[in-house]
Amino acid sequence: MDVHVEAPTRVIGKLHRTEADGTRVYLRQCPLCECMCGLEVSLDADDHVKLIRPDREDVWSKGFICPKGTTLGKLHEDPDRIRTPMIREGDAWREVSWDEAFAKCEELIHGVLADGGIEAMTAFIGNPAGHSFSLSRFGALLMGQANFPSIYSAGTVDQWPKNVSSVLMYGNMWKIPTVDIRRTDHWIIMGGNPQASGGSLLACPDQLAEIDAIRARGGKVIVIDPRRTGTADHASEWIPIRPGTDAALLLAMANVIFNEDLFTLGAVEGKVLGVEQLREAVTEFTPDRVAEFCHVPADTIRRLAREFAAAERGGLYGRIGLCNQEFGTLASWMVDVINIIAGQFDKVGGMMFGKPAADPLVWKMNTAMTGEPEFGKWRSRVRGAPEILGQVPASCLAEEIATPGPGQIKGFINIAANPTISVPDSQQLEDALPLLDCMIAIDCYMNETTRFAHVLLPGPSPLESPHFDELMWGWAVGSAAKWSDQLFEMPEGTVPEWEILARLGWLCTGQKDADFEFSVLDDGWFSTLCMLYGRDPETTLPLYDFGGPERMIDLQVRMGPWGDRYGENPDGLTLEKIKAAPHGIDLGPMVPRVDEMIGTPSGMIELAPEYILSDLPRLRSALDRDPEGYVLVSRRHIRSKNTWMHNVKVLVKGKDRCTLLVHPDDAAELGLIDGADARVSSEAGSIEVPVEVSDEMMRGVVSLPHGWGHNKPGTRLSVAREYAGVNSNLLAPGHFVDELSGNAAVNGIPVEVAPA
Ligand SMILES: Nc1nc2c(c(=O)[nH]1)N[C@H]1C(S)=C(S)[C@@H](COP(=O)(O)OP(=O)(O)OC[C@H]3O[C@@H](n4cnc5c(=O)[nH]c(N)nc54)[C@H](O)[C@@H]3O)O[C@H]1N2
Ligand SMILES: Nc1nc2c(c(=O)[nH]1)N[C@H]1C(S)=C(S)[C@@H](COP(=O)(O)OP(=O)(O)OC[C@H]3O[C@@H](n4cnc5c(=O)[nH]c(N)nc54)[C@H](O)[C@@H]3O)O[C@H]1N2
Ligand code: SF4
Ligand SMILES: [Mo]
Repeated sequence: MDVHVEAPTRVIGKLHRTEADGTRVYLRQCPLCECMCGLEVSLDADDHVKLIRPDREDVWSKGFICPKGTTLGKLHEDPDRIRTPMIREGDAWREVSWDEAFAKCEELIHGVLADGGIEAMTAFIGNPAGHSFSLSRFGALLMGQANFPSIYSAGTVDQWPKNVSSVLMYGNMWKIPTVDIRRTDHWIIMGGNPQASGGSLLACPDQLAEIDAIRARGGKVIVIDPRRTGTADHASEWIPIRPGTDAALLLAMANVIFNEDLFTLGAVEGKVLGVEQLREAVTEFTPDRVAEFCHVPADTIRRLAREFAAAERGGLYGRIGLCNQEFGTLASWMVDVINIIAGQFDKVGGMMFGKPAADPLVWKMNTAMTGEPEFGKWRSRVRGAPEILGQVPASCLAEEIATPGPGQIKGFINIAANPTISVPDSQQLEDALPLLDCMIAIDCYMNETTRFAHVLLPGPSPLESPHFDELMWGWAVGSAAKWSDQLFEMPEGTVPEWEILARLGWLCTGQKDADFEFSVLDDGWFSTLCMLYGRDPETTLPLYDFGGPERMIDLQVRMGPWGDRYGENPDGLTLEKIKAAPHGIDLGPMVPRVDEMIGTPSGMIELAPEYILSDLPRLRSALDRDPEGYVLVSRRHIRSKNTWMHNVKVLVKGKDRCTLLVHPDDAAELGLIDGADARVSSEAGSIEVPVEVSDEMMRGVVSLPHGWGHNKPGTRLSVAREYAGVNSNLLAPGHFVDELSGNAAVNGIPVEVAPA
């Protein structure tokens, strides 16, 4: 394979300043995580990225940055990054023109449609869609046009339980409240490690500094996690918990709140239904009943509840450790319930909804309008897994490809995802992908998944795309509006990513590439959005001489809470005004806004949805389980991003980070030696991985990072291959899910551990 390295492409971003030595500085936002950091990108005379530093004047991140953000230039200039469309024939890849690539896509997609119809096609959309306006808005256009009977996403390996609890409690799967940590005095963190992740479903840069500030103002921060994480090291207290048992602990806290008369709805008095059903449901979950199951003393549970209810401003937060587990929906639901019944909801320093400048599209569809979701409207063909919020577990994809019969998947579009690493039963998917007749991938790398594609279409590097966050502001601790120009032009003739998505969607309807006209679809989709935002498309369309994502962002900003409403509110925000503010526009801290957010048919917060209560018997029967044996949990590291930043040398070099963390006493019992390999086995598979003995683990629990395993043939990842690590999802059984949401339980997997 000839590796083709481009000269740096032309700079098209807006120059911010020129330094004395001629260095030109441009401002950008980092798209990698919810911290949404403002960056200063310095270019040398040859347009190479010389340095990336934090933008100290950024209204949101105020000079915060992490190691990943400093490497966007390395990523952009990575010779392994895919810059040209490629077609695979056997093991050989060929660089082709965009027209040839789309001609091939047409041939492959139409071939599948001719044999099996649209039932034989599907798509997977990965994590970057959450951070990319173009991917999310035009990914939706692709899905809408194609009308695939089922699709897959990283969502069911991530936050699906929270989506289920939110849709039932508040009437919208994406209305996810978060903790106002900048003004709280008592913060409980469960199953999240912002020290590594930057925070998730809780957007706030530099959360360690916030923890220090809470403590400095006399407040308390408690981390409940099987691992004493870098976050726990900053906290006032660390409480180890047995993985998968958080729901029981939270139900017991609720039990204490009711029994000790600590119950109050506070600001949401008169806005909540289901208190009595909840009171009834928690009666059997006393602290004494759950203590052994959770490995948390009953007195500690009582104290947690009392202190939380007594706090002037308290917030309880749960993240991926609570979602990616066996009782994910129960745990995710109870997080909100505890805030509500302890009087900590919808108030400053408590739990609140965010207020994005661009009114999120996903907030437009409330169940008050659409009706309550019917879970299980259809079932997956092979496993019979019920659809939940339109998706079945991501691990179903492998068997849907591999199992013959009507409806077998033959065509697959993989969008910004690496599911052969990120999804349970990874080996099954790796074995299935070569069976496809048509696989099209849109990605920046030829990685463990995209190597199986027949056509690989390059996505942009972070410096080649304009950037505007939408979804993340829905759970941010404040409001702000920031825009980033595209810094570098893409190689000549490149089809922008939004157009790639629209064009593939078009082909999936059976139409010809020759007849594709982007502006027609773009105008159509924009008109639909206009109607959702209460604008007449007839009068709105003529206002624009541009289309694509920017027009949509402008609409959402102008019709958002600070928007100019197309002139009705002349001092209001427009995208143009945001663009004119290089460091962003600060729109203030969180505000209570429950009245405008609730979208349930009853118009009230539903505290005790039937569907969720129906899972309590499953938890009850687990309480008496034999707690012997080891379980595996996942972790993240600040220098990684899921599966895909491992080709950046400065991020991966140094100490091996793909290690099995084991408590010293467990290591002694198992005969494991620090630095030597262990064999870890589960019902799904078996791997060998170096041991790192550490008292940061609780006994009985071992931890592996996710996102590794880069030693595969046929990838173009020369650095990642050197630091391959092992894929922890080889140990994750696909059927081990949170039953209410279908979300993967990649935490709490029973494993056997022995010296290799
Ligand atoms: N065991 C275990 N498994 C897990 C988790 C865990 O904690 N433990 N976490 C889960 C979670 S939370 C998530 S979100 C998933 C993530 O699962 P995935 O979304 O499958 O994984 P990523 O590594 O985020 O994949 C992103 C892909 O998009 C590409 N990419 C990056 N930017 C762009 C872009 O702008 N355009 C295009 N076209 N491509 C781009 C990258 O090269 C990469 O291939 O993993 C899940 N899997
Ligand atoms: N640097 C970096 N940042 C990232 C990512 C990344 O890969 N790298 N990924 C991004 C993505 S896609 C996401 S979704 C977010 C996730 O953000 P976080 O939720 O903060 O994810 P983690 O850092 O994996 O922290 C999860 C914690 O849950 C604990 N845990 C595991 N099982 C249980 C359990 O049963 N109960 C409790 N109480 N705790 C448990 C683990 O020990 C771990 O400390 O991070 C995002 N940010
Ligand atoms: S990856 Fe690092 S630099 Fe980028 S937004 Fe997150 S914390 Fe900021
Ligand atoms: Mo995620």
